[in-house]
Amino acid sequence: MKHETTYIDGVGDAEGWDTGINYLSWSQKYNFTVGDVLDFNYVKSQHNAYEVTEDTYRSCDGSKGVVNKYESGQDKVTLTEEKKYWFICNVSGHCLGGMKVGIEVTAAAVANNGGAPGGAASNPAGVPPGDSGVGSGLYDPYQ
Ligand SMILES: [Cu+2]
Repeated sequence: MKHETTYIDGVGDAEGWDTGINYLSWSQKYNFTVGDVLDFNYVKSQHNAYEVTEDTYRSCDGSKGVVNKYESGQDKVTLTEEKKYWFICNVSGHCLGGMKVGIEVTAAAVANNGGAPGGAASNPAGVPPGDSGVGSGLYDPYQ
């Protein structure tokens, strides 16, 4: 019911999508859930962001296994499925140089774990000992 979108400010944070960044350590800082948006920021035409298969992620061979191509330089990619996403830069040599990231997306969090709503849920049938049952049944406060 409650659906929140988390905007990830630039893949790799301040440095954006570029060579020479450890995206593994970046991705491990987050728990990605369905509805999150990855924001690839880079200089258009100097890089790109291809969503690829795991095989292509590992081989860096972007001649096959490309699922989606993002090339605008301001690519917002909504993670719509509960799966592993794999992205590489398909500019020659960049993926092999580490410009690649794997993102594991889990189901959207169920907004229900912080603080059970008081005693109401924990004691649904609970008639508080003593006066409550008696009071509501027999005592008329408006009398
Ligand atoms: Cu690149």
